[in-house]
Amino acid sequence: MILRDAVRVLVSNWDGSYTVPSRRLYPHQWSWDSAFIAIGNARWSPRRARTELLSLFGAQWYDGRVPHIVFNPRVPEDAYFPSSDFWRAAAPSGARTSGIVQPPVHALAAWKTYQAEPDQAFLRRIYPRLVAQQDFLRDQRRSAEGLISIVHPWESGMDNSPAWDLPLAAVQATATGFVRRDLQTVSADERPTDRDYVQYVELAQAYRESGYREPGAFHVEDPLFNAAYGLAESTLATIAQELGLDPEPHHREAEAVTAAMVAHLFDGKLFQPRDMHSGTLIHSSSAAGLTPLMLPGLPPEVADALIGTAIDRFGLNDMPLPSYALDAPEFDPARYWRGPSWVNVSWLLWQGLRERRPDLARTLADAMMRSVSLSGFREYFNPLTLRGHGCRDFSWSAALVLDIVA
Ligand code: 9YW
Repeated sequence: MILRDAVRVLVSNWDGSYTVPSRRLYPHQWSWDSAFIAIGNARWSPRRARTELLSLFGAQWYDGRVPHIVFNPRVPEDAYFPSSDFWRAAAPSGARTSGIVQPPVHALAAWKTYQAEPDQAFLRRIYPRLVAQQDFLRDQRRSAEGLISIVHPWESGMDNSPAWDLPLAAVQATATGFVRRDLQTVSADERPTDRDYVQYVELAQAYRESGYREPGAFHVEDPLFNAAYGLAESTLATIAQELGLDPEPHHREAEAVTAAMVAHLFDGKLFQPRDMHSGTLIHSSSAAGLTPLMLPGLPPEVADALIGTAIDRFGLNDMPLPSYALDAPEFDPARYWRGPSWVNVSWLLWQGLRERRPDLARTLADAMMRSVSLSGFREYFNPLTLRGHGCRDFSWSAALVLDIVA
């Protein structure tokens, strides 16, 4: 029953060559959503999963960046803010896009799509595009220590995480003349605040004015983004091997970024973001800091410490994973990325636990299943009550459940 409902959500959100995250709230194509959606679609329609990924990479820029939104020209400009008129950007294909990126979880999605149905032509087409996506991050976002930075909270995928409160404190909040559209669908107390939005607009405008090249007032290294980047390199090694190409450069890069993360972002218990302006760690309690468990080369003692933190502070033993630690003063069980449980971050941690701790992976999967069984495929869930929040019929919630039960 739940599986049939999950497929129904994905079918109703399909737009011909990709899937919208949500019909009303997010009516365009989103980058990391498409990766998660492909992972779920691969379970019942690998062809649809391939189409989803290839359509996203069809909007890749010359510099290799995969924009975080690809706009549907048939959807009215005022259906979503910020619209394509705000970003004023286009891909070589002519598609109108945003100019920022999201965590690069796409190599994993491509590999899982291939595993579901080994189509060599697909793998050969997507591989150079995935490599170019990583090249962009190396060329424009890599620090001397080998870590990748982001220039906007939207790039983390976890927009209003309390981890960004400190770096955002330095961002002015003066942008005016825009109308939020999200509050027409979801109640204001479950979304970012107006002040957050003013700062998001401010930062996006500044990046746009620099031709989408220069980091501005918000410039941080995020553990989830770097874990995704490192996992992408290990996955690219596997893909290269499958295609008869040299996997070694990918292996080396995966090892290098894993070592750099442990050296510079690990505080002994949790991975932390680092502020590039001050050069210091942002001491916070985000579930993003647990996701480096996905990295195959993570030293066992680091993995053990993360698992201990997940049990002690994120309730890993008996509840859905909160996006922010339960004991942190900023924890808010219903407001977006400040505490609610999200299926995608839970799924990433589940990936990291499957081989290391299959018992905990099962517990986490059960908790996710309980949330969707009780509340449906909502965007996020109160981890304490399992009550659903945000939009309904949210694509990645449906897609990743299909993968978990497969
Ligand atoms: C917004 C589409 C996107 C996700 C992000 C999430 C949210 C857009 O929705 O951002 O308007 O708030 O934070 O991770 O990709 O699902």
